Amino acid sequence: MIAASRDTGIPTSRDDRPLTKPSSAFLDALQGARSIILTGHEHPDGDCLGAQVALHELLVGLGKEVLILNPDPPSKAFDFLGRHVTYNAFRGGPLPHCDLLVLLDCSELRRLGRLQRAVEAASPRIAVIDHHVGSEYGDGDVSFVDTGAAATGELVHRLFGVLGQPLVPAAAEGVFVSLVSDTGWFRYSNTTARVFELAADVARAGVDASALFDLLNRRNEPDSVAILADAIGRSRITLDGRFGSIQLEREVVEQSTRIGLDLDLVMEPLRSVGSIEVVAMLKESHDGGVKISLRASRGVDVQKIAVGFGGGGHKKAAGASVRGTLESVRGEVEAAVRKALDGSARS
Ligand SMILES: [Mn+2]
Repeated sequence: MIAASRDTGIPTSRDDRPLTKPSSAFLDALQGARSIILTGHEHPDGDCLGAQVALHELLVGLGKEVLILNPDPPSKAFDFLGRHVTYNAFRGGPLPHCDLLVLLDCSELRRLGRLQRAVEAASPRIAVIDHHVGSEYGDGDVSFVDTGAAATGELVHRLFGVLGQPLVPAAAEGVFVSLVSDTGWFRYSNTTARVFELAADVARAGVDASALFDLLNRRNEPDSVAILADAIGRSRITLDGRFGSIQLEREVVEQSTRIGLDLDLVMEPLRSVGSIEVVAMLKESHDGGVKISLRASRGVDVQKIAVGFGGGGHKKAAGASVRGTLESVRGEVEAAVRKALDGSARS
């Protein structure tokens, strides 16, 4: 059925924006390379890893020699994707030779963590595939960027169409993991009709959504419950009930990493509070810094707040890494959130 054209003022999930296509320079770089290394940001998430599986399958199908080399190994939740590809984690030394290095789900070498120096030393040709705001100004010699894409995996899916390659089951699973990771299982505001069409396409290619949900979300260790309970217990609500924050010391972060627990879960109770417009999770990192994760409901643009801390992301989910103590950083973030809330009408 065709949706009514009359504007009812009711928000819908329609998105009639024309799709950004890869440039011919980008396609030439991809097709002209014989050996290609795929990489992504530090602590790769489901979008990054899923997009890598899909792109790996696409490029192998085109006869390329493909190596996935990330700054860090995948966390346990994503280990099942290793049925399809080998995720190599960089262990030092020079970058292996390649005709092209593809950055997925990030656009700047500074996001490559321990891999950054080796890449700078080898200075290979760089292609970027990303959907973060500002990625078109990143370090790519060629870029395929669409900030309207729900996930990087969506862009890789588009490449299958452009290059006329069949979406093999492994690639479909990769795209699906990308989509559900970056749309929060079709809950976030980037969940458009186009995303559902894409999900239908990968489901037809053989993806088992329910089995993947269990693989991604139902394999935590028994210890995870106590860690989550303790972490959630540190929630604070300030700014007249409009800001929720959680500070997590290094020990908690390391414990979680050890058992493969995704700490983003601790933000959920705060995000479920009706009055809260911004949630910040602050994690003390091993190098003495603090990692900030920001989530917004309604009007506040947390990407702008993250940029103020040298980070970035999306309007409703963004992050940054800064120097300082948990308490000092929390104060700075709260001040930035207060300013943003003052600038946006209470809804
Ligand atoms: Mn992403």
